[in-house]
Amino acid sequence: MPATLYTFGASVWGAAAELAVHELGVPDVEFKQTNLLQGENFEPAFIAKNPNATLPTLEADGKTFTNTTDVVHYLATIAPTPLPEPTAEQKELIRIIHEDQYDPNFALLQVRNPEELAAAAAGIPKAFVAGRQATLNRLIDTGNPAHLDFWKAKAEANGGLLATYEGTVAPDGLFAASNAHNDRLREVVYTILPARLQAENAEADFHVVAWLTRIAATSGATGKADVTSALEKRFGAALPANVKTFLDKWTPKESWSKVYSAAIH
Ligand SMILES: N[C@@H](CCC(=O)N[C@@H](CS)C(=O)NCC(=O)O)C(=O)O
Repeated sequence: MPATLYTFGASVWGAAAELAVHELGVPDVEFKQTNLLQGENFEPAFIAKNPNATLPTLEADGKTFTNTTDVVHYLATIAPTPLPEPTAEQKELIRIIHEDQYDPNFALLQVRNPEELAAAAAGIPKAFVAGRQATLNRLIDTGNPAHLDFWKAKAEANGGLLATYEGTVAPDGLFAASNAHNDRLREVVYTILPARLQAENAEADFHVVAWLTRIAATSGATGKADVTSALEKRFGAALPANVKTFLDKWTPKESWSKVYSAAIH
C-alpha cells in the first residue's frame, strides 16, 4: 500500500522527509502538496490528520506520523536498506535541532533591522503571514468549535508578525527577538554541530541538511555552489571543518538536487 507524504515545496522540515525518501530510495511514497503560504494546513481536513497542523505528515501502513522525527525514522526503517537504529547521540542531535530556540522557520521571518524589515515586507515573509492570516480569519468566521481556540491562538501570533511587517506595530520587539535568534543559529553552526555531527550516514543527517540548507537560503544562497559561502558571510567566520565537510558531502547528492531543484529553501 503506497504511503502519502504531506509536504510543501518551501517547507524546511518537509525537505528533511523528502531527502530521506530520495536518498534511501523508499518506494511507493506519494508526495501531496499542502500549501503553507495559503494556510492549507489549518483546514479541518488537515488537522484531522495531524492535530499539530504541521508538515511533514506521513500516512503509511494504517498509521499517521505527525512530526519530522517520527516521519524520517519510519522512512528509514522501511527503506530497501534500512538505516541502523539511531544512537542516543543522534537522537539527542535530532532533538536539539528541533528545539524552538533554533527554529529554522523563524530564520525566514526574522528581521534584525529596518533594511531587513523593508525586504520582508516587500517579499515572501509578508506574503506568507498574510496568506495564513486570511485563511485563519476565514476559518475563525466558520465558528467551528472543534478548532476555534487553536485557530485563534495561531491568528494572534501570526497577526502580531503581520502587523509588524505592515508597520502598525513598532518593530523593536521583533528586531530584538530576531537578533537573539540569529545568535542562537550561530551557536548551532559553530558550537553544537562541530561537537555533535558524526561522519557516518545517519538519520540525523536529514534533519541537519534541511536545517543548514534553510539557514543558507536565508543567508542569500541560491544553490549548492554558494551554500557554504553564504553561511560564512552571514556569520562572519569560516565554517567549522566538519560542517563544511558535511555540506560538501550532501549538496552534490542527487537527492539534494531533487529536493531543491526549484529553489533552495
Ligand atoms: N517540530 C515539528 C515542526 C514542524 C513544522 O514546524 N513544520 C512547518 C513546515 S517546515 C509547518 O508545518 N508549519 C506550519 C505552521 O506552523 O503553521 C516537527 O518536527 O514536525
